[in-house]
Order: sequence, then C-alpha cells, then structure tokens
Amino acid sequence: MSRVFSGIQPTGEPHIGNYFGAMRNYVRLGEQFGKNSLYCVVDLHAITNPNAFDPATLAEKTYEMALANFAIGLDPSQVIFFVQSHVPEHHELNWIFTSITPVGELERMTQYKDKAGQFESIPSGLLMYPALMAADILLYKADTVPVGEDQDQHLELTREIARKFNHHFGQTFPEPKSVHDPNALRIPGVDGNGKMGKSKGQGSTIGILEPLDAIWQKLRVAPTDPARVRRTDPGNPDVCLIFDYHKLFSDLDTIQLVDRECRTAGIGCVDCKKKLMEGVTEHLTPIQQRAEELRTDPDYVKDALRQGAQEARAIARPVIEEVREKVGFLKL
Ligand code: AQP
Repeated sequence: MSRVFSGIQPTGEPHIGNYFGAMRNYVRLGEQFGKNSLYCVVDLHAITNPNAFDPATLAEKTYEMALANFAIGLDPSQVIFFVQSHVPEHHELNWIFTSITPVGELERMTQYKDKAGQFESIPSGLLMYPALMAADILLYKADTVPVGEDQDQHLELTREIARKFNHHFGQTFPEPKSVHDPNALRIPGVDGNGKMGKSKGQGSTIGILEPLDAIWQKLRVAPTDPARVRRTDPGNPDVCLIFDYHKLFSDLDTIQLVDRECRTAGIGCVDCKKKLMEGVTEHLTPIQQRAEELRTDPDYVKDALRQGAQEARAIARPVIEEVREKVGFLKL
C-alpha cells in the first residue's frame, strides 16, 4: 500500500504557488489515500532560515498554515495532518541520516546555494535541511510525495539516503517519488523576480487568503511582456506571468481568447488582468469564506493538530524502534 507524505513551511502566508504546486494535490491524494496520507507543517525547517524565522510569529504562522490547508478542503478527520515539532521522532531519524549523508551532497543542493548566499554566517541547519526532509518522508515509509518541481533535487537525495541506509543496515525504506501538477511546476512571483516564495515577502506572493482588493493592487502593477511598450504593440503571452496565472485560474475559452488577442494587440494588459481577476475571485472566494468559518471555532485547528500528532506518532514509533535496532543502539 502506498503512503503519501508532504510538508509545508510556516514561513509566511500560503500562496498560489504552494496551492497549485502542492496543496491542491494534498486534497486529491487525501481523498484517495485517506489516513495513508500525511501532511505536515514543517516548523523545524522554517527555523533554518533566519530571514523568515521570528519566534514572535512562528506559532501564529504555523496555526495559519494549518487553517489554510483545512480551508482549501483538506479534511483532518480523513487524512493525518500535524505539526513537525510535535513528533520528536523526526529529529531522531534526521540525526541518524546526517551521519550517513556526505557534506558534499548537501552543499551541492541548489536551494542551499541560493539561500546560503544571503548570509554572512550560514546556519548549519540550512545545510542539513534535505536530511531532515528525508527523515520527514522516510519516518512514515512514504513512497509518494506531492511537491512543486523545486523539491525534485531534495527528493533525489532522499532516495540516495534511503538506498544508503538500506545498504548499510538492511532493507528498511522505500525510494519515494515526487508527484507534480503538470500545470503548476514552478509558479513565478508576481514581482517578476523568479519563483514565487513565501520567504521572499509579500511583494512576491499572491496569498490564497489575501484580500481580493490587495491581490488586484498587485496584479495591476505586475510586469507583463517587457517588449510590449504601447497598447497597440502585439504581445507575447509565452513570456508574460499574467498569462501563466490565466492558465491556473481561467477557463479554456478565456485562456485561448487572451492568448490570441494579446498576440494581435486586440486586448490591452489592463483588460487581460481584469479577466484574470474574475478567475482569481471565483477560485479564492469559497476558500476565504471557509477560512472565516473555521476562525469562528477557536478549538477546531488545535484539536485537529493534537489528533494528527497522535496518529503520526503511532506510525513513527515502530519505524524508529526498527531503525534503532538496525543501527545497533543498546536496547534496555
Ligand atoms: N512557486 C512555486 N511553484 C510551484 N510550487 C511551489 N511550492 C513553493 N513555491 C512554489 C511548493 O509548495 C510546497 C511548500 O513549499 P515551501 O513551504 O518550501 O514554500 P515556499 O513558498 O517556497 O517557501 P519558502 O522556502 O519560505 O520560500 P522561498 O522559496 O522564498 O525560500 C512545496 O511542495 C513546494 O515545492
């Protein structure tokens, strides 16, 4: 039987990159795999990036991330949804994995190289991040991992760690594979500055719970095809992030219409953005309404997380017992 695992960092408001790239797949796979699908707010990962971590807001961001996942339709009574730091077995497996993972492999990770460049003094947790991610997945012997394309390199390393552990200590772990939404491989930030990412700040993101008028203000000034200087110039949708967003939010007729009309200068960028906003409103309004409903019950999220941590530990403990024995720790 397959098991699904994925994690999301409480480093800021969940955005449409997280939603289309990963979270929507959580719901789909959750319906298919039920309690064999585990989703986790990875707060231990979040503290590895000093730019995105503030102890004064970590708990609130963790709570909000859980709430957002429930608002998109993930049902905590159908799946296992929990917070990483509530299941200490993640630390233990992480430590064992760090002892079989060469530093060179970790230094080679693109995400590490991108992030490490921001710091004069690099936290070692940032380097160890992929070993902890491998521990997150393999602690549940998960083989299916719904993530954005940006996580593929980490998944490759997870498979390598599983192979290494199995080789040294005997067959224990599966070699997990990532699952992508082909329409949402790597969603660009609304500032036009690379991949949309929470830790890049609000200028990069369109939050799924962000007020619609604030979203419009961002779309209104978002860059489009730089070669289209005047309204009468034909544009190229293939280099326009607004067109990328249309592919996520608009129906096929609208996508084809803006594609055609942009190329012939039949539609201006402002009208194209207004059409996009219609799709955004239609998609996000029910999610935002559900989030508001959830906020009226002060216990819902915390009760769900308490239950989720218990369910996750029930799977994790026997795996850790097996690992301890295979590694050769003294048993009392
Ligand atoms: N832009 C994206 N397009 C497609 N998928 C994405 N994911 C993240 N951004 C995009 C996927 O969302 C899941 C959660 O990943 P995360 O918590 O690491 O998200 P993040 O927004 O990238 O958070 P960071 O690390 O705080 O931001 P940056 O990138 O600024 O450092 C994952 O499955 C991820 O693939």
